[in-house]
Amino acid sequence: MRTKEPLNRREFLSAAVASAAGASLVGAAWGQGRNNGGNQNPNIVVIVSDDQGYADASCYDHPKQVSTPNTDRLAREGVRLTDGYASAWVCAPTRAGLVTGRYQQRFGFYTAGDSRIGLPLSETTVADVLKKEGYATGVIGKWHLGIEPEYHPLRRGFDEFYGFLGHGGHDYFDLSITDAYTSIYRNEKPVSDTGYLTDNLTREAVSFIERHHERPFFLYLPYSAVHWPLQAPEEDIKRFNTGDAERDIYLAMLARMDEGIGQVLAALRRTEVDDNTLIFFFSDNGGAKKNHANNGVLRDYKQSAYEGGIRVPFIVRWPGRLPEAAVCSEPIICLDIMPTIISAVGAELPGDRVYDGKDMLPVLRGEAKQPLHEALFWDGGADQWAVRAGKWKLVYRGGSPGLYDIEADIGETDNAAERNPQIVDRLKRTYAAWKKQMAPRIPRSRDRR
Ligand SMILES: [Ca+2]
Repeated sequence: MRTKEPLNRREFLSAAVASAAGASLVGAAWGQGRNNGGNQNPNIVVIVSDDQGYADASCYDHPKQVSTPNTDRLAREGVRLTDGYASAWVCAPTRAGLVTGRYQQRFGFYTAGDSRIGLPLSETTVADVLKKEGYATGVIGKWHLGIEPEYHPLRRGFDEFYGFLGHGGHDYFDLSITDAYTSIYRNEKPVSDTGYLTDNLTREAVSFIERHHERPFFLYLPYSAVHWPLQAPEEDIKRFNTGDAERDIYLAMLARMDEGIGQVLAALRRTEVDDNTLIFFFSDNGGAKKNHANNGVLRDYKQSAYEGGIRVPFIVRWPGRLPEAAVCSEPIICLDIMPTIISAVGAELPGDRVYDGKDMLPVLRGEAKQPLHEALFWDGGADQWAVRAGKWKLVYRGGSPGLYDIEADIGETDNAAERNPQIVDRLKRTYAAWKKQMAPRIPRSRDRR
């Protein structure tokens, strides 16, 4: 279902109710779908885009120049979230939250720079759990959770790795062996490659599916697209003519990634595991201004606690188990992905720690009676923080706080703080209680690079 116009909340809710009615029908077919190799456990695919704007997927409210038919297909065959959030406004902290199911601040991971140390070894990843459940596990793309050998993906629950370990961006054409940060690795060995990085990640993802479809697999596919640098094949750039030459390159990068998602979907069909595969797609933070991304009605960009930094395209698809063409307006955060996966595969989360993420399946099926989260939090350390509880969002970016009714004022234009001092106080207390549970930032003395 492509929506050219944004739906209001009532329309969102009616769509969700209609989907819930459909869900009860598909629920009856539970366990009757095709299984790979006779195994009941679903395969899991988590596709993460990088710095993609909220209006830069054509299943969202978007300018005509944007076309992402394969991402749209995920939405048409699954549940599209209008209020899907990353847990940070920059790359690495979101990834730390994603793979652990916990607010990354619980283990002191507040900034992109904290990735230079790595995901603390005390943390258990979703891949650790799935590997124990007998899953083939692979990460293909941008790791960004540590460079040193003990932080390597192969030490964090993954059987296979193809991609780069280091910072935010990677040259899309220069894939020669350089240093520990930017070389492309196959498992632990730097490899020289040619071609266009996005295509290569797709190639490796398709290969992973083809090699592992006879057993349950977990494919984590964090594309580096559409992160800086702006680079795309010339023939793709020529397809766009927005009047903004850099925007044209960005759109070409986006199109190439969307084609890659199409190839991943085709590989799932070809290997006959499509019906038994749960797919998540979201962007690791909001669109970047530097890249000429478009966040639509949202205020601000990547690196901001306003919605443009954290609210992202977010889709979940599981044929026969989740409604199709549904739109869900429940606030959900990427921390929910790990607990949802663990629920879907019938495993258990480790019992020795607090999990902030929650199983979102009842919400996606329209069966939830209560909000999934009483409140959601974002915190970049010293510079800015935000809390959303229901329709209210409190944003602190130095100076006085801003209070926004996010349902009536999605663009965060009308600061309602002075008119609602009690709500400001309540949200401040909510944030303070949360912050007390979080760890201080990973010490800089451990920053080896
Ligand atoms: Ca990012």
